[in-house]
Amino acid sequence: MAEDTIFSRILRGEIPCDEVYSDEHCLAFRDISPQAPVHVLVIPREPIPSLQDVGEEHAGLLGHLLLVAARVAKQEGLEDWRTVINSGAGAGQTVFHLHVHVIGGRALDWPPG
Ligand code: DGP
Repeated sequence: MAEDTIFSRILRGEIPCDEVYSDEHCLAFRDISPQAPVHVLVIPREPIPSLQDVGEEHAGLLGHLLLVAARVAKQEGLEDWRTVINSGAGAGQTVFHLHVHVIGGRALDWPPG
């Protein structure tokens, strides 16, 4: 079973968040430490730790998370944006509840650090 994380606590309403979108499968809210003028996290309600842990059974949910990411980006007025899923500590993942970063509102360099 997945470990309880700060995002599970946000989903349960134990910790407040600045919500921008919600449905039966996911929640989107502003990152507490924004790296750009728009920085939103889209998380599944199912506590999947990482993209390292998904299987075929998650195909629909993963597609839904990306659709919501695009919806949120447009809702925030972005024309260009970046979606990031850090997968594993070595890739910068710090919260082990799968999340899609939606980042935009400034020029974004490539490659990332
Ligand atoms: P990552 O490094 O990919 O695991 O991103 C985790 C993000 O989660 C990081 O950008 C900061 C954000 N974050 C951590 N704790 C909280 C919190 O309590 N509330 C909100 N809104 N964001 C958080």
